[in-house]
Amino acid sequence: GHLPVQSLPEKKSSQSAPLDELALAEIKSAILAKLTLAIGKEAAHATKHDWYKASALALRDRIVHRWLVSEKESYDAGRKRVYYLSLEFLIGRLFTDSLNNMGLLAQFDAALGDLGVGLNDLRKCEPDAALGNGGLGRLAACFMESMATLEIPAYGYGIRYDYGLFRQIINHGWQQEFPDEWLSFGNPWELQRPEVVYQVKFGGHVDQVTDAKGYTRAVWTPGETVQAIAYDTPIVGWRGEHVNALRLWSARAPDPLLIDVFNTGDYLGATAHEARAEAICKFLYPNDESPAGRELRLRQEYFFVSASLQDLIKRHLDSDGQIRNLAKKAAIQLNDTHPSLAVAELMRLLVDVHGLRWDDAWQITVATLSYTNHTLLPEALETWPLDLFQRTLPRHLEIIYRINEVHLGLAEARSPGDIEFRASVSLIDEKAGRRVRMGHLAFIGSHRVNGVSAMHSDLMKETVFHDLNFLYPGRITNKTNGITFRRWLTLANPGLTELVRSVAGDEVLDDPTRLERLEAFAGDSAFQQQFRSVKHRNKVALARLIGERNNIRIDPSALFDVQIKRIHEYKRQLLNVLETIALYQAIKDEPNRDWVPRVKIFAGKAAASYRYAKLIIKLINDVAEVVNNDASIGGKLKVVFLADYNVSLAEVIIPAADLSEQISTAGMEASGTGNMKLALNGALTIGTLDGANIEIRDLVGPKNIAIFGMEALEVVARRAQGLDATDVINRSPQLANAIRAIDSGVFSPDDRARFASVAHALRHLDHYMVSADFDSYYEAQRGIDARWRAGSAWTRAGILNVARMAWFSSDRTIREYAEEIWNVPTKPATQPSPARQAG
Ligand code: GPQ
Repeated sequence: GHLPVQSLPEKKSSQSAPLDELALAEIKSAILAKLTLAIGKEAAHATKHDWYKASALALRDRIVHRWLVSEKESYDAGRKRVYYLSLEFLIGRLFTDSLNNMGLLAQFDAALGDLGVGLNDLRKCEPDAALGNGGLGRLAACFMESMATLEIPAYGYGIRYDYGLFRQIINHGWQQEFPDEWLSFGNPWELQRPEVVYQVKFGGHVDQVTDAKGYTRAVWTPGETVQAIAYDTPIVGWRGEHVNALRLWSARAPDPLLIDVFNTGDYLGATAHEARAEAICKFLYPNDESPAGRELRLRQEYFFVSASLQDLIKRHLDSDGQIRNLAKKAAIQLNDTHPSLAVAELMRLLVDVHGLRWDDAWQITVATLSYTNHTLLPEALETWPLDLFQRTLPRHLEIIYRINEVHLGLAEARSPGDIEFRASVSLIDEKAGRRVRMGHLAFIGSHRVNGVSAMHSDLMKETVFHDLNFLYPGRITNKTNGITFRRWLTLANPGLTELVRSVAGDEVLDDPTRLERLEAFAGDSAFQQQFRSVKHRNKVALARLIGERNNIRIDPSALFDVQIKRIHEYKRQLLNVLETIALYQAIKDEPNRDWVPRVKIFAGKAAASYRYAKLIIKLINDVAEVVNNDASIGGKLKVVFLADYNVSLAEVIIPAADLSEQISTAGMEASGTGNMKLALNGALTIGTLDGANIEIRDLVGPKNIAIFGMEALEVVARRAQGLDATDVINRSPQLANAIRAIDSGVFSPDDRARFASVAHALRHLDHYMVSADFDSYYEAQRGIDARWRAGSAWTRAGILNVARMAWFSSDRTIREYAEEIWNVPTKPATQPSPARQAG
C-alpha cells in the first residue's frame, strides 16, 4: 500500500538519537592520547594525516578488544574455521567502513568535530589498500566483511605487497604506470606479528630414503629458505559483534646480511639473497585474467600457500590436537587457481611432515579444500612449464605425478581405452610443451568446485571442465557472487540509504530483503522526486570531481552513462566507444534534434603489458578530445576518462550513475559485480545476457533492464563461421561510418594511422563480436534515450532496481558457501520483525 509521502521523516532517524556524552569524551581523549603517544605530536602541530592515524589507532583499539573476544569464543567452542586463500584482496579504505560497522561513525564524527577536524577530510588521508586487480580481489574483500558479519570464524590469507596495483596516470591520452606506495605513511590497521614466522623452502632435490623397517619415503633437501612474517588486519562485521583477521605474509631472508661477504667489501653481494627473498612480496602482478608465467609469480604462490597451510595446521593442532580431524575443523577456499599449490603442499605436510598414509592424507585434503573458478577464458587458465616447476618445487612435482597416477587410473576405469579423455583430464598438458595444469589440480583436490554465476557454472560443465565433470559428477556447484551492502550502499550512498530507511525502516540495515518495501513507492511521484534529488546530489558531486580532475564541464542533469572496470577486449569498452562515435556523428548531422544530453564516463586500468587495451584507453581519450571540444554539438555529448580507477573512486561514481554498461561478449564475463553495485544504487543496466546480468534481469524484470546482443550460443555459432565482419558492416551505415572515422584519423590527426589496427580488427577479426553486436547495442541505447525522456518511467525502473537487489548481498552468497561447501554455521538471518514505524 501507499504511505502518504508527507509522513516520511524529514530528519535522519537513528542519528538523531542524542550521543552519549561520556562516550564522546572518551573517544576524544583516546584520539588525543594516540596523537601524543603513538604519533608524538601536539594537537597544535598535527597534520590531517596525523589526526587520521590517531583516530584510526583509537578505533583499532576498540576493534582489537572485540577481536580477542571473537577469537576466544571460537577457540573455546572448538568451532570449525574457514580459510580464504587469495593472492588478491582489493580492500580500499577501511576507516569509515570499520567505524560504521562498529556503530561509531556518528560518535567519531562528533568527537573529531569538537577537536576541530572534519571526519571526511581525514577519511581521504587513507590510501586505498589496492592489493588486487579487479573483481576477483574485490570479491575477496566483500567476502571478508560478510564472513565477519555472519560471525564465521574466518581468516583471509594473502600477501602483504609493498606495492599494490599500479597508479594510473593518463599522459596525452596514454596510460602510464607508477608504483603504488601505499605503505609510505605507515599502516595503522595492521599488527605485525614478529613471532609468527614460517620457513618456506624452494628448490634443491629429493631423495628416496629407506628406513630400518624397509619403508621408503621422500626426503626433500631444499636449496633455499625464505621466511614468512605475519601482518594481521582486523575485519569487523556489521554491528561489530565479530572480528576476523586478514593475515598477510611478508617475505624476508632468514639471514639478511652475510657479514663475511660484507667485510670483503662486496656490499651488494652481501644482500643479494635478501633482495631475492624480498622480491616475493614486492608487488602485485597487474595481470587480470591473463596468467603471469614468471618464476617470481610461482614463488609468490607457493610462498603464501605454504606459510598459510603451516599456520592453519599449527592452529588446528594447538586447539584440536589431532591432524586427522583437520577437515572437520577447517575449510579452505581457493580463490581461483593462484593458491592451487595448496593441493600438493597439504599432501606434503600431511604425508612428509605429519606422517599420514597417502590415502588418508588425500581424503583429508579433498574434504578440506574447495575451489572457486572465475573465468572460462582458456588463455587465462594457469599452467606451469615442467622444468620451471621441477626447479622450484621438486617434491611438489613428485606429489602431483602421484596424484595424477591415481586420477588417470580413475579416468581409465570410467572410460577404458579412451586416450583423448585421459589426455584431457590429466594434470599434465602434454601438448604446447609439457605443463602442469593448475585448474585441474585445484579441481581434483577439492570436494566442491564453484562458478560465480548461474550461467558461468553451467558453462564450466560444458566447456573447460567438461571431462572432469564427467569423471567427478556433482562436484561443480554454483555460488552467484554478491557485494557488501555496507560499503556499496550505506557508506557510498548515504542519501539513498536515508531515503530507503525512511520507507523500509532501520531494519533494512540488517535485512536487505526489506528493500522490497520500496516497490510500493516506485510509482509515487513524491517519492520519485526524492529519489531523483538524491541521484542529482550524487551527480553534482561527481561533476565537481570531473571538473577538478579532467577540467571538463559536465551538466549534472545529463544522463550519466558509466562503464567502470578493467580494460579488456571481452568487456568491450570498444563497443561503447563506437556507439559514442556514431552518436556524435548523428548529433553533428542533426544538431537541432532533441538529443538526450549524455555524459559517457569511463574508468579502468589496462594490464601494463596489454598493448591493445592501452590503445583502447588512448582511443577513448582521443575521442573525448574531439567530442568535448566540438562546439557544434552544443554540449549534448561529453566523454570523460577518469584516471586511476580504484575502490574509492568507484564509491563516488557508482551512486551518481544513471546507466550501467555491462556489455561483455556473451559467455565471457564470469559474473561481474560492478553490475550489482550500480543496480543497487539505482542505475539501469544496459547489458548482454552474460554472467550475473542474467540473474539481475530475472530479479528486476525484463522491463527494468535493457538487454541486447547475441547470446552465448550465438557467439559460438558465429565464431565458427569466421571472424570477418564485412557482412554486418555492409548492412550498417552507422557502423561503417564510425569505423571509417577511426581509421581515417578523425580522432588522431597527429597520427592518422594510430588506430588502423583497431579498424582492421573491427572489420576482419571480430572475435569479441563488437561489430556483430553494434546495431543491436545502438538500438538499445536509443531505447534508453526514449525512456530517459519519459522521466517518471525511468525513475520507477531505477527504484525497482534498488528494491529487487537484496539477493545480491554477499551475506547471501556467504551463507550459501557456509551451508553447501564449508559446512559451518552462520549467524541466523535477521527475522523480519513486526513493522515498526520509521522515524
Ligand atoms: N576476475 Cl580469472 C577477475 O577480476 N580477475 C581474474 O583474473 C579472473 C576473473 C573476475 C571476473 O572477470 C568477473 O566476472 C567476476 O565477477 C569476478 O572475477 C569475481 O568472481
